[in-house]
Amino acid sequence: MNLSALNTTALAMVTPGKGILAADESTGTIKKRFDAIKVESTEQNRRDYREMLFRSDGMKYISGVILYDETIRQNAADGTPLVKLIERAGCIPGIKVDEGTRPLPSCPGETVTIGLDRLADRLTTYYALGARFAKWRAVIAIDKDNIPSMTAVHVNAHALGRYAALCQAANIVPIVEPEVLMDGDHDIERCFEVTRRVLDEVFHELRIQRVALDGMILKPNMVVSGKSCPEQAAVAEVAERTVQMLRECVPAAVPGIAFLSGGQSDEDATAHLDAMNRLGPLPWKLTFSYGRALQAAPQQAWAGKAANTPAGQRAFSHRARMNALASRGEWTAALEKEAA
Ligand code: 5MM
Repeated sequence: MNLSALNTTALAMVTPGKGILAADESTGTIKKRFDAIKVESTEQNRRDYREMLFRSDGMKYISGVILYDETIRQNAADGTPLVKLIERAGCIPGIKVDEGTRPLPSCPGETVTIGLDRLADRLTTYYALGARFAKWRAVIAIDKDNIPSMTAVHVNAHALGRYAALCQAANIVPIVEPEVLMDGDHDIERCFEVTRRVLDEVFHELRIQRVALDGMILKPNMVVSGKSCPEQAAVAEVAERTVQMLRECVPAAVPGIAFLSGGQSDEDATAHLDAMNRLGPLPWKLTFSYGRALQAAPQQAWAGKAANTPAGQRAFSHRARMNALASRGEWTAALEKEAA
């Protein structure tokens, strides 16, 4: 294991003014996204869409791209591997290595993320294909009182620890993603309490499994009100509670924290990140690793038509730039109005 190379890669992933593009939708998830814009989810359409993003000007605001197994092996229309397009844009290729979630026995409504079997071999293959970081997402359901169970928190944290240790042994930086969902009518306090419990357990497992904290990136949810909670916390409260929770749980040795957007609106995801970065100095870099909050706009603008490629690229570049500004605490709502 080359600890210094892992640390160098992790620091590059959270370079101020840049963030991570989560383009690792599994085939089922990208189909849902394409259904929404009435585009058939064929291998070629998936390739064309992602090629559009990787060739866009907005890549200058991106440090790394999380790919799906299909994408890391695909070539652009002119035969260039998509991985090469990403590298030429100055970005680091990464790979999603979890294999999705399965119901957790005896824990109704909760899941465990799978994919540890043969993971060491898969990581060797992905390294050869160009991946220098990986991602594993644990999904934690939440309600007002009983969920998550101790079981769900424990098994998911344990799996994140196993995954992270295997990644580092393969010289791949693990993105550790424990996502407490936004779905539900719980308030922001409940989200704070549950997310803190989850992160405590995750870091406990990372230590037990001897993961080098300076060679990883954390990808958490922000502390927000549940989507259907009647009282929605304002931007300043989300920023303060999230930073407080991170200060309590995340050791300063971790180089950076790259948030997921989790179903927030595009502008909320940007405003929250910006407000947190204005609360500095902080022990770690705070940036984005957004899927939906970077891609919803370009998907709408593209709508599966080659003629819309420039519009799709402009929409993506605009969101990437807004979030890059937020990663420095330099975003303003007025900038949003600039033509996408
Ligand atoms: C891009 O979506 C990722 C993959 O999801 P599936 O495995 O369900 O297909 C997802 O893990 C994503 O990387 C994170 O949730 C961040 O994306 P959002 O949309 O929450 O910013």
